[in-house]
Amino acid sequence: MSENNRLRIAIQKSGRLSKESQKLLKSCGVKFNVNEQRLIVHADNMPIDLLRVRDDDIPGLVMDGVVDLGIIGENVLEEEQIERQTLGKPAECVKLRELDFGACRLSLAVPNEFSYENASSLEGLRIATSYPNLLRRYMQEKGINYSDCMLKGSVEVAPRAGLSDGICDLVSTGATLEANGLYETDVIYQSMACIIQSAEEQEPGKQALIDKILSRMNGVVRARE
Ligand code: PRT
Ligand code: ZN
Repeated sequence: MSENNRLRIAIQKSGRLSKESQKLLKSCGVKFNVNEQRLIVHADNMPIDLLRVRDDDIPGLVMDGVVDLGIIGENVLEEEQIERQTLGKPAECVKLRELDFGACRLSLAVPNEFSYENASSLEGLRIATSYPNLLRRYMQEKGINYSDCMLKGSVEVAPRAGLSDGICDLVSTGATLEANGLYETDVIYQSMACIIQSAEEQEPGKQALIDKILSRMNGVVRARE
């Protein structure tokens, strides 16, 4: 395989998925050392380059065929897919498998003093979120009118700051909601990390390497169950 034909895998640079993504690839036999300053890491023993980027950039890099594989939360993948479909941009990719880390759910939550009976209690509320597309899909399915307030961070403080009536954010233990006087009402999306492949046809040598990595990954994940 020539130098410019190395398999490119995008992983999160730093954050909740980065250590687990690196550990998984190492368990699949890919040898590398991460230099925190560098965007690209060349594997020592296989024609593989790791691209260390913001998680939000990973689905687009795969869908545009800039990288071959990506490890990403299904929440970010699905949000980007809806966004791109809306804009008429390429939104195709293949989910090779769900992984065994990154578990969380995207949920609606409201202040403790808010009285919630069912989803229609949310009618007319302003909801702060970093996931406007997943939120819109859920609210449209339920036939609920709402307005949104787009925040990339600190979503959980929006109601207390008077920016919104409720939030739609990722939850794992629920501690953040509790600490901010909020409670969960509707789970709108369950998520795990997953590995995705570009929809473009791969040159046979590269596809064989992808198949090898995936088969090892299946073994590693099964053994950890
Ligand atoms: O810098 P970059 O853009 O790459 O990272 P990021 O800050 O956007 O993402 P990061 O590292 O926080 O999360 C990456 C992915 O991890 C998410 O897209 C999810 O797929 C997954 N994940 C799993 C989570 C959580 N669990 C999680 N608990 N992502 C975020 N949270 C946050 C949540 O937003 C809230 O602030 O943790 C808080 C809630 O946690 P609990 O335990 O208090 O409920
Ligand atoms: Zn991000």
